[in-house]
Amino acid sequence: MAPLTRSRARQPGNVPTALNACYYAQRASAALIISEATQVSMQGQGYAWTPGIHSREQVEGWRLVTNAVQKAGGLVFLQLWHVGRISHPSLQPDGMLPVAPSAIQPSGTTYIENEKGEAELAAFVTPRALQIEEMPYVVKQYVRGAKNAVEAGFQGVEIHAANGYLLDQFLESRTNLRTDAYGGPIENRARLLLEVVEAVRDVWGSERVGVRLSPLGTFNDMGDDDPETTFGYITEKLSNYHLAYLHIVNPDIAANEKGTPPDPRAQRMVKLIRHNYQGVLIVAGGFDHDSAETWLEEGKADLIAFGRKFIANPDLPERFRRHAPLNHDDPSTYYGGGARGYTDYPSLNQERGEVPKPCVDERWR
Ligand code: 8OZ
Repeated sequence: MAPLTRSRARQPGNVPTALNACYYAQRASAALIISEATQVSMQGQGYAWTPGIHSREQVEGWRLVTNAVQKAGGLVFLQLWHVGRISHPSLQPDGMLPVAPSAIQPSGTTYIENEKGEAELAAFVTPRALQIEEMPYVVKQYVRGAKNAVEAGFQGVEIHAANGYLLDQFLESRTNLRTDAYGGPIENRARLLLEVVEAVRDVWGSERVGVRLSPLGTFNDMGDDDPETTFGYITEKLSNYHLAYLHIVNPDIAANEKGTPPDPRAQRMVKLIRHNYQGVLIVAGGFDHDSAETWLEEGKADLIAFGRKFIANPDLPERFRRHAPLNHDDPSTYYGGGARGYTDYPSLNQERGEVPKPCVDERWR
C-alpha cells in the first residue's frame, strides 16, 4: 500500500487517532503498508492536519495504529517527511518562513487552516535558504523521527525523497542553486539525502529503511536539467546501502492512467534505475491488476504499490485474487473530514452482507 496523505490527524497537535488506526487495520492484508507522509518536525509540516512523529502525543497516537495493524496481521513502515519549501508561514513554528535549499518560490498553493478551523488554499511563499550550519540539525530532525518510529512500534521507515519535498528539492537542479557543499554537482546535491539515509540506518538497520524517489516528476513545481545523471547517480549510491527497498513513483504514470503510448524518456529512466539499483525495487503510480502483473513478469519491478485503489478497497489483495470488481475512490474525501470516504468503503464480505466490525475498538486504544 503506497503512502497516502489523508489529513485526518487530531487537532491541535497533529496526533494520530483510533479512527486512523481503524483505517490502517482495515488495509492490513497489504504485504506492506507505507504510512501517509508524516512530518519529522514542526518545520517539516506543509499542509493542515497531517500527522507528525516529533511529539510524545504523536508517538502514543501512532501506537494505536501499529497495534491495530499488527493485531490484524499486517506490517507498517512510517514515512518520514520534511516538506521544505512546500509549506506556508501559518503552518510553521512562530509563523516563520519555510526553509529550502534556495530561496525560490514554488508556484502553487497548499491547504492551511483558517480562523474557523476550515481548510483554505494559500499560495506558497519564497522560502528561506538553509544556512550550512543548520544542516546537521535538519538531519537530527529525521533521527528523532526515526527513533520515535521505533518507540511507536513500526516495522521500519521510508525516507520521503520524492514529490518536491525537502530532500528532492536538494537533489534536483532547479530547486538547488547553492554554491556550498550541498549544491552544484550531483555529488553535493545528494549529500543531504545520503546523510539522512546513513543517520536513519544507524537507528533502524539498513534492512528496515526504504527510500522513495520521483524521477521526472513535476508535482510541486519540480525539475532537473539532467535527470538521467541526477537519478542515475543517486540510485547507484543508494544501491550500496543494502536497504529494504527503493520505491519510485512511476515516471510513466500517464501511460498507465490515461492509456497514452509509453514515453521513451520515462522508459529509459525506469531501465536506468533498474540497472543501477541492485536491491528490491517498488514502483507505484496508476497500476491496475493487469499492468502490475505485466511489470512484474517483465522484471521491471519487484513489487507494485497501490495507492488510490487501496483508498476505496480495504481488501484490495483479496479482490485482485478473485478478479472481483473494485469500488471507486471519491477524490472529494481524500483530504480531511472523518470516517466518510475513509473507513466506510466496504470489503467484499461486507458487500455480501457481513456487518462491519465497530471500527473504534477498545483493543486499539
Ligand atoms: C497529496 C497531497 C498532499 C501531500 C506527496 C505527501 O505527494 C504527498 C502529498 C500528496 O508525497
